[in-house]
Amino acid sequence: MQNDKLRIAIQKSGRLSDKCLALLCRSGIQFDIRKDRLFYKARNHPVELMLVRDDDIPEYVRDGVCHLGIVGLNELAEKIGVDDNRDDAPVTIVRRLGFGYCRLALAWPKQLPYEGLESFRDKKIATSYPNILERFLQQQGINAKAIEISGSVEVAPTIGVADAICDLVSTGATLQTNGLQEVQTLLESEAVLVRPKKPFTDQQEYFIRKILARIDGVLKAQMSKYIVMNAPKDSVDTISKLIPGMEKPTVMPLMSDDSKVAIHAVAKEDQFWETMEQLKQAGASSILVMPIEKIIE
Ligand code: PRT
Ligand code: ZN
Repeated sequence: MQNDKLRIAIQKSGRLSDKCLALLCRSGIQFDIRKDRLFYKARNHPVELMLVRDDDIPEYVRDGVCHLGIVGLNELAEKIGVDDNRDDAPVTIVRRLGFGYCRLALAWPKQLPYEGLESFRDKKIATSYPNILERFLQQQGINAKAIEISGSVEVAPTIGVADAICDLVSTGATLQTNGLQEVQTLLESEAVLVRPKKPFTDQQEYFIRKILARIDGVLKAQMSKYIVMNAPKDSVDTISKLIPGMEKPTVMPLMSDDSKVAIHAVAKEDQFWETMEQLKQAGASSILVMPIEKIIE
């Protein structure tokens, strides 16, 4: 790329598109998107968005067609064989983004007996992920045939195209509806932010660091909540210890009640919910839980 503009590839239309756009938007990068073009310039930054099929993003990032890309780990593993940051990988996974969770799994017809991976021996397995599947079968020493299908993989056993399938699973409802049971996970996936391993110009590297800092602020905020509660003065220590994610609470007097204080704190959302009952037992009341837009440290 000749100029110093930063090019980011995301899925044009599909399960990851809206979340990718929302993440960039919350990171303060604004676009006017109508989805009828390939490129969109940001209004307020030297950033250009490239809207493409998710299948193409791994190769675009690997080949340096774009500086950053957001894609499911499943596509990265299938198209360029990368699912972690091993030394010889041509791209670096810079962040796991906490959305687009799913797993690539083998599924077997419910009405047939299943006796472990050996059941797949000499069978036909329909999948959109033949590379990952073949690597897995080879590692396990199972001789089976991967039949590549681009959509509706789950109907393959019913229509007689294959004996079993290897497909993405999220809730499991699709397998259930098609009389299949999930028997083996090959890969746990989520949306990841990736970049080519090779360095760009100083200016581009500067923009990448800047965007990463903003994205980190958004990701951190998503995992945290701003908590406000009233509590007896002598419970402040107990309450602070109850929520491990709670950092440096602010303690303020209550005008109406000398024996109580207001506690304000940022807490990790999952840890907060787990201790809710104990907080109440420690005397906490009027507990408010609020979303945080960004956390900049
Ligand atoms: O047009 P383009 O090629 O860009 O899009 P696509 O149709 O290939 O992909 P899309 O939009 O369906 O998915 C994009 C990415 O979302 C995937 O690559 C995954 O990283 C992620 N993702 C998360 C999923 C799912 N969850 C998911 N459940 N992708 C697909 N599914 C499908 C799955 O294939 C199966 O058909 O949903 C069905 C199973 O869902 P459950 O909930 O019934 O188990
Ligand atoms: Zn796709």
